Amino acid sequence: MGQWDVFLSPYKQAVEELKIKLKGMRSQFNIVGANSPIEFVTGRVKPLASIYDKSLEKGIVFEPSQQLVKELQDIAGLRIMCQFVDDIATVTELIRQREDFTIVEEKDYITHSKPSGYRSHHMIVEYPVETIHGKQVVLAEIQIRTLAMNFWASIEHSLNYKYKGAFPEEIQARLQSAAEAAFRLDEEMSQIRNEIQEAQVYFNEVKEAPSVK
Ligand code: 0O2
Repeated sequence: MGQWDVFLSPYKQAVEELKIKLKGMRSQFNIVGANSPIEFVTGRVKPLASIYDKSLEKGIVFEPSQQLVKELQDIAGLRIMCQFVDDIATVTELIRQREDFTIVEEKDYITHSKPSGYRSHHMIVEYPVETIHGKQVVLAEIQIRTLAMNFWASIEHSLNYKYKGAFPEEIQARLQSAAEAAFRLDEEMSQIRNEIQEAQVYFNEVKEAPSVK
């Protein structure tokens, strides 16, 4: 096993465990027939190629080290997608109340969106992983965003990869206007939230009812 595999193994474990825990929150809402503020959860360990790119960008040596751990706080990354902007505050609060990890930093890119147009709430947590050598505390980043914010961010991320951040003017303008459209979509959906949620409860009941033959 290479040194990177050994280094990344507690991060892999943290991502798997946190995915189960965060998905568990969604299931608990569903079980009691309540609308879940969590739509879906994803997780990933930062690919080595991205760790390499970020090390170059930050001017640190590309090797498993304490400096790398300090500078790259999202080697373990979780993403929680919500239907409505207000759900983000609900999920953030639920996460703050948990006792299985400690929040060390929060970044509110929703009140203060990034110049790119990026919106999301970020939480950096210290998560204890139990290993055969004892407890190892690793950092993980939890990003919480709406489906619209996620759509915009994933498109912008792919384009960023293609253009290495130097977008042609037209693409830059389109991304700005798409960010505004995503913002408006979130606002529109919030206005009819009650209507949507009533329909979803009804839809779930119909879906789960035993079929009559
Ligand atoms: P990936 O591929 O998702 O892992 P940083 O320089 O990024 O380490 P920063 O900016 O203080 O330091 O961290 P921040 O703001 O918490 O951002 C980290 C992650 O947030 C990024 O990780 C992205 O996932 C997301 N993000 C932040 N800004 C943007 C943005 O403008 N557009 C998009 N699409 N995503 C953003 P990585 O490592 O960049 O990418």
